[in-house]
Amino acid sequence: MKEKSAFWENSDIADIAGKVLSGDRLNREDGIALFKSNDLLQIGALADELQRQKNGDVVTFVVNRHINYTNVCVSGCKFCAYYRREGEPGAYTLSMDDIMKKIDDSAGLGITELHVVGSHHPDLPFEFYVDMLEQIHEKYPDIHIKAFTAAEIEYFSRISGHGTRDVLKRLKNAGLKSLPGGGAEIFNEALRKKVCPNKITGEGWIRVMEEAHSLGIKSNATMLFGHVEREEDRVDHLIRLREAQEKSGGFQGFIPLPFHPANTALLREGLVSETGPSGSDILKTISISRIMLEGYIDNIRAYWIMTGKKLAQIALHYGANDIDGTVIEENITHAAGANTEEFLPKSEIIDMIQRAGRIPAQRTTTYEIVDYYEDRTNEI
Ligand code: V47
Repeated sequence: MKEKSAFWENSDIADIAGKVLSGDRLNREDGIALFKSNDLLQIGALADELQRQKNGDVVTFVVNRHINYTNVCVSGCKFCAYYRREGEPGAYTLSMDDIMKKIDDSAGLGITELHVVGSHHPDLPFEFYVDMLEQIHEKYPDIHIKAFTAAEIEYFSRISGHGTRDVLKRLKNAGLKSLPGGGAEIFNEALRKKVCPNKITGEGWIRVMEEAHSLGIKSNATMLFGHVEREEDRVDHLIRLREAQEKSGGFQGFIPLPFHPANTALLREGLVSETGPSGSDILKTISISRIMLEGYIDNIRAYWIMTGKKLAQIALHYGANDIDGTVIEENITHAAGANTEEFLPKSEIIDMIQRAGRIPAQRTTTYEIVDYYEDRTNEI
């Protein structure tokens, strides 16, 4: 063990620290012990050590834009405040012109990634999605299209009658480059039956991701936490992801998503409190994600939209090495009460990272570094 690790030597996570630092795998009991421990500082220090062994001071971000093409959804997930039933006030579906106008408007900001996700729309045919990607890709061939969660892919398979593998192939031909990590929620099937009964199963989500990876389509993975799940469910989720990663190797980044309760059925039904997970729970979960995924998934993201900007800065000292990006128009978390901005200019993302004492580096969607911003005098 390195000298630095003396910091947690006398803490209740000393054995776990010794194990992970010497390259051993952590097991379910280790994961649960980390969650049961109250040594947030030691857990954070261990996560920071693992993170810095890989990246030093460098923290990455991407210049991106979100497109949420519709919120009309048949799924009715209880954690979601964003969806509307067809015909309900606030229900919308963007036309192709609307979509292109949004992209045209932000093209000048130097976006390199489009994050395109929607809902489970009752009427749009599969061809709508293929056309959408084709048109975007034709006009902006250099912008990386990261689109459709594994849940959407499985839904397209249901409405089109094509297998998920064929759906993925068609979309790849149309310009799809990678999949975002949404829709994973929490893998525990009994919980999914409670909170998202009409959506893809946890096993289904993993299977679609493995198929995507086998077709050369990389992805992220997420975990929605701080709602009705137990800490054990979080550990099982991380371990299930590790198993999938061992098989297919295509997960590039992991994004723990802190639940926002406002306007959700979970809150209306009294199943969660109004507050969402605490700041220390968010930091702990980010740190434990880093520790448990060590050797499996390299990039752990503090998604500033959901953590808040200040907690995201702290998370950069608790195992996170990526902060997402400019985002431009976030709808899903804001429907559920997020009070962060809906986007930040690149200069502010850089500033946020620098003020946290780290070195910002712009990356592509696939984590190649484009540029470093080493000191504050660099031109942005
Ligand atoms: O799948 C829904 C979550 C996800 C709420 O891969 C909620 O690069 C909190 O996956 N409170 C979508 N979370 C967002 C997502 C994502 C975001 C940024 C980057 C990437 C990426 C992926 O948001 C959903 C769901 O798990 N979500 N409702 C809520 N009330």
